[in-house]
Amino acid sequence: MQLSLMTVAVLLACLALAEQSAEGHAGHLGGTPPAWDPQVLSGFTFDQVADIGSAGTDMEIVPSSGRLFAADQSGYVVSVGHATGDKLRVLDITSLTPGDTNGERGLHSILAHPNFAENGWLYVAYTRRTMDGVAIHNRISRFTWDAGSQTFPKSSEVLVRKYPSLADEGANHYGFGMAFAGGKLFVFTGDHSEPAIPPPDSAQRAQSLDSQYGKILRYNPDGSIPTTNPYYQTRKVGARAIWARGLRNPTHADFQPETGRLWFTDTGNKPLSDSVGYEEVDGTAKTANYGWPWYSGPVEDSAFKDPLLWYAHPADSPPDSSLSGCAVTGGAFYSGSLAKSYPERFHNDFFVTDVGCGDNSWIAAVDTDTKSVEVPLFADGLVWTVDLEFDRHGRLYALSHTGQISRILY
Ligand SMILES: [Ca+2]
Ligand SMILES: [Ca+2]
Ligand SMILES: [Ca+2]
Repeated sequence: MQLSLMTVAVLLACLALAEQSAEGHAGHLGGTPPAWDPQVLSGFTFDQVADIGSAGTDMEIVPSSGRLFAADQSGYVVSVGHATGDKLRVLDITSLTPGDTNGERGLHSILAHPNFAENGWLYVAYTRRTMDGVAIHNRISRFTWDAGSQTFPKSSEVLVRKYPSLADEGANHYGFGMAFAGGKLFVFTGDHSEPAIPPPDSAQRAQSLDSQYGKILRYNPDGSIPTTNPYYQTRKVGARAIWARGLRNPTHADFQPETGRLWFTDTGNKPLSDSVGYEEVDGTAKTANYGWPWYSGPVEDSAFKDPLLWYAHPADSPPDSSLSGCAVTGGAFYSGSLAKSYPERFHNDFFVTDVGCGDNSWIAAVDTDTKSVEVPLFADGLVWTVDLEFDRHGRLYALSHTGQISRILY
């Protein structure tokens, strides 16, 4: 439980420091998660599916099979049966993640390769502990499904990308949203800065084209860098993967194949230029600059790319704002080849969630045509929600950092 408290504390601190609480992270968190008080729209029902453990970070639902995987920060992945809630630990790398996991260290995110049905590849972003003479670092590896054992054997690990040493770094703002789009692997990295106001020098790495931090990075599926990347010719080593810059802590992304939209969430805080910071939903664009740490939210300067949607923390929100929150996290399109069990107004929407400002989490439905909030409280009363995924039947699943997986049926 200590791990989950630490991580949510960091998330909240990163996002909610608008309050400048002298109590610190734990004080802001309040020590324990809020009580469940699930509320959904008329005609919908809320259902608890399973509890995977102590510190959920990410889910993946494989389109071809409908198999649901859920990751725990300590370093394991559980396969969960939709109908029964049965759980099977299918990947265990707790011996590779830091034993003294703190902040955002540990297993960050998981992503199935688009051809998972054929190759069984699961991409896993995690912090690898200091071992075999190699200092602690973040990496993306892929593990291969073994049909015989119905697991991803630890021995199947293939390194995709290795990032710089964290030996002298804090444990904040790693980001690590991941998505495949157009046959490429997009990775969304955080600025690795300390959660202080104003952003310290470390946050300014998000603007540097020599740093992989605070960036959108684009790779071939094997982790090599496409020569078509915009900075491939002018940058060195890992920075050649840069596709766009100016991010703070982008933990989740989703791709909409029929439109080519690749949207991601970026948690906000006060930027250098202003006294208010915003939570953002952004659209991926080549060579875009999303502003951090100079700006947060819309800038209305053609040198920067404004978010598609943004909202402030409660203390900074106008009374008529449709959303407020402290840490935008998961986002998922209701589209693609999914069957759609929800009413038509929600088809093609983007669903987004916020961890909550020490209280409950909400889920909002965003209309992707108007880029406006269609239903601000599609669901409310959830707890520390960190990821959203739709299954093949068009039902939304939510993962809580406390480990609960819940879903919303119509
Ligand atoms: Ca996910
Ligand atoms: Ca921005
Ligand atoms: Ca709609």
